[in-house]
Amino acid sequence: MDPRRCILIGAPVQAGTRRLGCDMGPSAYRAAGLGPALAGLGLIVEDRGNLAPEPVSVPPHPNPAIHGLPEVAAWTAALADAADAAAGEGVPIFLGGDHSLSAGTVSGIARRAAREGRPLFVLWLDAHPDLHTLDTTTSGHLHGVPMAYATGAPGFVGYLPPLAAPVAPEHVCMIGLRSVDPAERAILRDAGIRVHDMRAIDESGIGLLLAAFLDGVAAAGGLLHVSLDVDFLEPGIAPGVGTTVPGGATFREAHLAMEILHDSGLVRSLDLVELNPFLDERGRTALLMTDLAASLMGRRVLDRPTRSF
Ligand code: 5AB
Ligand code: MN
Ligand code: MN
Ligand code: MN
Repeated sequence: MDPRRCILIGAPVQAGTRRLGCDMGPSAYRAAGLGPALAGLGLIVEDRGNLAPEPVSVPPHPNPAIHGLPEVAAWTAALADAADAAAGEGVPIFLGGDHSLSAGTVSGIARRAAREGRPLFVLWLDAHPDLHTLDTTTSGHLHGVPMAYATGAPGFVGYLPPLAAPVAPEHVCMIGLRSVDPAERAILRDAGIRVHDMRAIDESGIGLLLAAFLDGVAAAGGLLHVSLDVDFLEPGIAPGVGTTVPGGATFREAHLAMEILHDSGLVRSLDLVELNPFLDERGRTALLMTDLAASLMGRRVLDRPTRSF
């Protein structure tokens, strides 16, 4: 696997929410110049176009709220295979698409990590924990379930593809949370997921919190998957998303997180999710997400001594 090779994989997933527009996300990243921005850093960039999954059939679920389950099941299977294969060649960057796509990317990377005999860690940058099960979701929007699925929560068997390797909840770090439903709060309390809400960022600074997590990933010899939801960011700087929550990460907090991730050398794969170009203002959210991806992949203002992880 070549860490200087970026593999762009479009995932125009829309089934995880009734709010239309996320399927335009991959085009918006291309229009914002993601490929050239990464190539300008001296990286090898391969854009594989958009995935188009084969349909699968799924039994109806007893929860009547659920929306788009067969589509999400099909994307999960296709994305897991794509993530597993691409992570063997370079750093896959998934251009979403709504966040249900992470059911596929995280489970696929987890399968690869297990084959390589290394633990998988996940950094979840989001206003929401996305820890609903098919039984607890009241919106029925499956962009709210991917972490429950990927960590092996009950109730997905027979609906989404069987998991080859569930992610250990203690290997998940969620940063930026500020909207958590009661059923999710119960899982967060009991599962052992590391959580830093916005208050923790205010009090300690995102750099310290993230560095502590990365020290643990490095010490365990782990692989790291990063899932970046647009709503992690303050809506004032990132309006192009259906689920805005006030009080998100600032421009500098988000860039600092990306810069520290780059220095760590630990990131094996990345999701850019929940961009809704229909709600954006002159592409500014697509441009900001593109800039953040470039920061993560190596853009720097000054040369600094690399921090040890
Ligand atoms: B996102 C909510 N918890 O289940 C639900 O944007 C929101 O991928 C889910 O983080 C948000 O509908 C999903 C209220
Ligand atoms: Mn999310
Ligand atoms: Mn979110
Ligand atoms: Mn969202």
